[in-house]
Amino acid sequence: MLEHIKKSDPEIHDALTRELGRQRDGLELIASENFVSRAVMETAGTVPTNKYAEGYPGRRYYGGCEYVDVMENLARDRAKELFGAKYVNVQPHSGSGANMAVYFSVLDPGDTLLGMDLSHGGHLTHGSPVNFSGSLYKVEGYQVDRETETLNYDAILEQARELRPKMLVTGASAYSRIIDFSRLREIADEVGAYLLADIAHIAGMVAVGLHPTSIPYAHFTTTTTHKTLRGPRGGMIMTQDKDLAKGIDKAIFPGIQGGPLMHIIAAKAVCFGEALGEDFRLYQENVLANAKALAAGLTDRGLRLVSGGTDNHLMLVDLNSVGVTGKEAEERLDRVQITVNKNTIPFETRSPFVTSGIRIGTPALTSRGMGTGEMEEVADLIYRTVTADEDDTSTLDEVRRRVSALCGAFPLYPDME
Ligand code: DSN
Repeated sequence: MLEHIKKSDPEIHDALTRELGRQRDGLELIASENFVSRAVMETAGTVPTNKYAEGYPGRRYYGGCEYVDVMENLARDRAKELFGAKYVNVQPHSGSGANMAVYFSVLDPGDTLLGMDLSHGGHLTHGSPVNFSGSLYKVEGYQVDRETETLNYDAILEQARELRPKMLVTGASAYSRIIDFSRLREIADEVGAYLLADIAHIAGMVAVGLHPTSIPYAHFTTTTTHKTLRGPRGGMIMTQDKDLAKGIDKAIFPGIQGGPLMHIIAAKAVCFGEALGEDFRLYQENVLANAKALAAGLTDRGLRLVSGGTDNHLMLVDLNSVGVTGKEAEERLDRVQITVNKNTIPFETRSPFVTSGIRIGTPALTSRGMGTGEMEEVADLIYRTVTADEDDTSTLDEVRRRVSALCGAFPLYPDME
């Protein structure tokens, strides 16, 4: 499949081949990653990469847009059907860009924004001081409850009453429980704020009704398309309000983007088409069942999970329970080809470069076809690796063998070279 690259650029060909090998031969447990279908991947490498199409279908600033218009219209229509949304913009290059466009459409610099603290599971673009959201706006973060490690909506309401934010942001990159969007809309209404729901992590479950939807409650819903949705890397914005939709369209183009990535928009359309099919619901059910099984397997072995478990595709392991840091665990797991990311846990005492936790998710292994039986094995492999002594090479060798056996039994892109 890569014969042209092989001829013209052997160095990139070599790196691509090795990356395919890494993805095939390891257990991918990064909660925000997934494996796209061959159809999505093929579409992402097609001729619209050559095309400029600034503007929107039927209103472009370039000629020759008749076929890319078909692609963008299909992406928009399928996204609307999938999420029950009235207005959709499929042009954001990323989730960060989608959030930026929402803010630019209704906020002025210096306006007040209340979002979930990054160290409690939020996202950089929800008001982190090191992100544009934290430098352009006056931000405050809400946190999870110290006892339950879950969202405390009464506390968020109290904080919102004090701060009177113009934008309340919900959604998370490391929160394993159901989010009550309807309650958050009540809070937003009480203080006169817009509600933005960033459903990037849970979009696949929201699409099939396995997580409550944000669409009727949030003024704006943003998502990435490459996590549980299993599409190409990119972003998307949805709303039920015509005027807000106009503002979003302007904020994306000409506000913060020029030409849309039409090959990626075509791949988004393919992804949404797949997500509208019967198999996608079953896939999301399996992601959830696998997360429950993996969480039980880790807990049974004595690892503590933040909030005690999971309702979605991910879990946060508090490694204080076994005296290892997140950095050590991530490095050790890398050595046996199990990929996770170190992650802060609520009320973290270590730096973000060290952390006390790791974040684990099941979307990618579920895409390979693994089920709850395999999750029991994965839990054992993780436990044995993070609790092994540094110089215990025999345990790590045994784990490597078992990882290899599991990957061999669930081949990834078997006919790809
Ligand atoms: N960086 C993503 C994640 O890993 O969750 C969020 O955008």
